[in-house]
Amino acid sequence: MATYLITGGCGFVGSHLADALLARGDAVVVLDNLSTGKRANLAPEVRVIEGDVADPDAVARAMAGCAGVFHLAGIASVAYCNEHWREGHLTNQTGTVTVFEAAARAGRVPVVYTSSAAVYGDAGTGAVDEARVPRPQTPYGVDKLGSELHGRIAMGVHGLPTVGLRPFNIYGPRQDPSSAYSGVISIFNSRLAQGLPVTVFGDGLQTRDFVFVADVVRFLLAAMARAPEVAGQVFNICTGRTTTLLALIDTLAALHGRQAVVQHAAPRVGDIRESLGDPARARDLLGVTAGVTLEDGLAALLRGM
Ligand code: UD2
Repeated sequence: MATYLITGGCGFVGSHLADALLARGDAVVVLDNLSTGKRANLAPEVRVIEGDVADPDAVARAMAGCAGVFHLAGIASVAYCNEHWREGHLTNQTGTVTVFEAAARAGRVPVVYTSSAAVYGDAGTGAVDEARVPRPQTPYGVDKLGSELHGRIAMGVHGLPTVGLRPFNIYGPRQDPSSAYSGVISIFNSRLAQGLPVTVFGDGLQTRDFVFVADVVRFLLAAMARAPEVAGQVFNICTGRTTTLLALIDTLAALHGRQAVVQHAAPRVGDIRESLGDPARARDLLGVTAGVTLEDGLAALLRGM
């Protein structure tokens, strides 16, 4: 049994990871500023420290005695970070460097952290692999790429093993639908459940590689298990399958047994047109793939599992 720190552990992905760690017999400490996460997402045995990931004292305190750190805290919305440039930078990049520095000082505790597929920017048609030159087109993507660059030099300068993960679009139970900045599946699912119209920004033909949260947890655990061998590297978290927003709406509406009412609004600034990941590198080096199909994942979402 080991103890792991999850930053942002009260949130959507972090709380699923906490469940998986507890289920295999590990202990979990969470650092979360509760800006979007909720204590109620976690089992009672998880120790929660309320604090900010850009606060070095809070991070050092939370890390004491931990065998590894999953750094998931961040502002997940690209659109919010467009509108709150400095706030996004402080959390998404300074916060990551704060975690890296604390981990180095705490005895080179391995860190698995979430970067993002947003580092690629608009990569055009076809699946992007990790060798693609990153061209982020929003502050969010730039801060994630900056975090990766720090992660890559961490071993050489500080002897700190880090592994970066680039999730594509994550969905699943506990993704909060309540804000305009929430993940699109959580918003559409909640609106369809209430019989309300959905708003599509742009023509709805933009594509996304939607990956179910239980698969994401498998990638996180695999990255931690192999951190010594793959230190300094980055991996896509994706399915290798792509879906348009309009097709997504059709699938979701069928699961709800309803006809969707679709309204269109102007596209978002910096919105990526096509997003599809190549899962080969994670499969080959981490031994993990995302096996849950969109239909199965959406059905599980509706069941609340
Ligand atoms: C997602 C992640 C982001 C990053 C990125 C990687 C979320 C919230 N954001 O950004 O953290 O990892 O992927 O590329 O998971 N849309 C609508 N109507 C709505 C809401 C959204 O049409 O009510 C569109 C939106 O304009 C975009 C797509 O749906 O084309 C997905 O939007 P999103 O906010 O779920 O995620 P994205 O791809 O901007």
